[in-house]
Amino acid sequence: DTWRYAFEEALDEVQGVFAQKFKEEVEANSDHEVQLFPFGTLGESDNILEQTQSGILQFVNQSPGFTGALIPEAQVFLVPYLLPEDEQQLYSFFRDSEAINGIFPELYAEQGLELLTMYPEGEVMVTSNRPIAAPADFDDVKVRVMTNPLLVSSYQAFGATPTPLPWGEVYGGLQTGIIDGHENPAFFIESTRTFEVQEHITRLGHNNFTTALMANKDFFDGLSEEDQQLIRNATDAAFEHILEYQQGLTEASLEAIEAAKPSITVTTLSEEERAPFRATTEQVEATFLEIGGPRAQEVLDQMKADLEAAGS
Ligand code: 6CS
Repeated sequence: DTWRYAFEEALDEVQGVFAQKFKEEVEANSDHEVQLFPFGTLGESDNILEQTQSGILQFVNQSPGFTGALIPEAQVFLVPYLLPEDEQQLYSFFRDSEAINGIFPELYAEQGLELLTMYPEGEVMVTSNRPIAAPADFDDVKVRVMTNPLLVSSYQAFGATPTPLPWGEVYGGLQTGIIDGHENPAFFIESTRTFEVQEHITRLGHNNFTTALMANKDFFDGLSEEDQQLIRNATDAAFEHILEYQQGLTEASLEAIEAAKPSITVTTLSEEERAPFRATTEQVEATFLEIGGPRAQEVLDQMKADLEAAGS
């Protein structure tokens, strides 16, 4: 039989590389076939999640940046300066987190989804046409964000004018000036060519892009134990593969951007410059507790305990 798997990126982007490894593992170890649907083939991110909830698709990769509208607790991944910059700490958090392995599967299950894993895609950076070194520089700058209320609050706290949009509208929006900037990992800024219509890239160090692989829960529950294990093994293999794949990816992507567009500036803010952005964390956390659903406090506390255990 054929299992249908949709994701939010192209085949050669991080989610696509993950998906290809998953497919390879499933097909090497069983008679199942995995059919991959990259971004755009079945609609936007929200469409593919709905198609998975309804059982048209068996697997979907969707980021909390979008899922947060459905599962408010998932917005915790958009609290700025919560995840560590240090890669080893970050990876050990994603491997062992009790929030990810214990609490979130229950929350996703309530929406008919089996959460298989969450993984990081890379440091998030801001692109703009104006140099950004302080919150005042964000004044009147319309920064496109994923359709996530907490991300809106976070960019408001940064001093910007956040504009939530689905991905498909971003390049055109930047071109026509409907939006002035956006945030994404370097590989994505490079592969989707948004740098072509932007002048500056700023590294605030405020987040790493989190994403998640899920299955339709009825489908997953109906599988034999052997097939469930096959899926878990394929997920683990893809998880390890994608962390390895990301070694050096951010720097290589920035180099490619600078080579393609020498006029672009890439600026890493100093700790001093980051301080006023970092100072918004408390306020955004308070907003998360208000709008992050019934288990927001539990999720935030567990995340912090997990991060401490991961050494950050
Ligand atoms: O900004 C976005 O909407 C997209 N960013 C990434 C890195 N992956 C998929 C998502 O749609």
